[in-house]
Amino acid sequence: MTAKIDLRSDTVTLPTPQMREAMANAELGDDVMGEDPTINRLEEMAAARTNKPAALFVSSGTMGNLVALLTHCGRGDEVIVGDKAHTFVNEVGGMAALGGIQPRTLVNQPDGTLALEDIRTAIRGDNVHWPRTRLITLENTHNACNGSPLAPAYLWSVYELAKARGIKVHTDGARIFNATVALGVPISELTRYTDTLSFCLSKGLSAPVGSLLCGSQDFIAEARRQRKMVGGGMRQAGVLAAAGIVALETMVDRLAEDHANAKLLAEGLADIPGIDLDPSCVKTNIVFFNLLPSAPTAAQFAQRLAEAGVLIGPSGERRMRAVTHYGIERRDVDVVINEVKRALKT
Ligand code: TLP
Repeated sequence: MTAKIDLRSDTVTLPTPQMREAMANAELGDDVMGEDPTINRLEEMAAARTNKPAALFVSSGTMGNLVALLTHCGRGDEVIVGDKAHTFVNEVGGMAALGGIQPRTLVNQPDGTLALEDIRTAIRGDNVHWPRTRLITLENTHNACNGSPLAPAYLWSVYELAKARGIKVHTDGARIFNATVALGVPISELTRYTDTLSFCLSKGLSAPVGSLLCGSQDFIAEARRQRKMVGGGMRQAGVLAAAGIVALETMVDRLAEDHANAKLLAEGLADIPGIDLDPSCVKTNIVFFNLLPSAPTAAQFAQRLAEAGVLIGPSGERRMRAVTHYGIERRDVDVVINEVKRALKT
């Protein structure tokens, strides 16, 4: 059978041998009692990296965002969020279902930002009829907007606006390290203008499980209660945190390779008749492209590629998403481009 080249997501990454060894040897305790030394170490590392006073280990990016929203907002509060944000589109409506929180969606611009004027207009005043605007959430990098990184100057302008109106800012930084690598700025520049931030260990950083929620001491103390409420107290989860420590120590700088491969892939695909793609939009490890009416539909195209051992996810009737990651080499990109040519010829 042909070996698979799996570009459906960077979530498919497998732990490195060093991670597996660290997991086997991890020192463990009961984390709900605060006694897992490996989790405590990972949380301290995450807080130091993001330049926040405290951090909390959670099972997933979805849980990190949910716990953040439950901690920031009460029932009936409103959150300003992009209409393409993962938190709004892909988290099962958790904020509404579990928190009674109302999303106020604003149009995501193609670069993943929310227009400042839209935010300004959406922030509600004090009126007995209205929900209270409690929070603005941003996503960095922005998955559905070509994996675009949000730059410090933009983050500052949103933060300044939020502070002037007494509103908090949360960043879904599932791929924040892709943003730091792409922008060439330290992560502290991207975490400075947000009150809280979640980031994932289990995407490009290749750990098997886990995310971190970072913020003030008081915020994280309350978030710890909310995590317990949603069943996220994890006992001897230091086996997982051990891989996360290796991820932070060894897997950040190599993300540049994923970005270079994504760029090559985008340039190769853009030249193929039947594909609509502007490679200049690709700034990190996510490549979206459209199939023109002359080409098969996304589902047919994905099926043809899968038969040739290449997995790329449909993300619309005629839209596809390919994500580069650890385990995908430059030579794989060449194979994918050739297979795409073949799939569009037949
Ligand atoms: N994204 C996944 C899918 O859910 C779409 C992917 O394959 O990209 N924030 C962002 C920006 C994300 O992209 C994701 C996962 C999450 C949060 C949720 O992370 P998990 O899957 O750990 O709950």
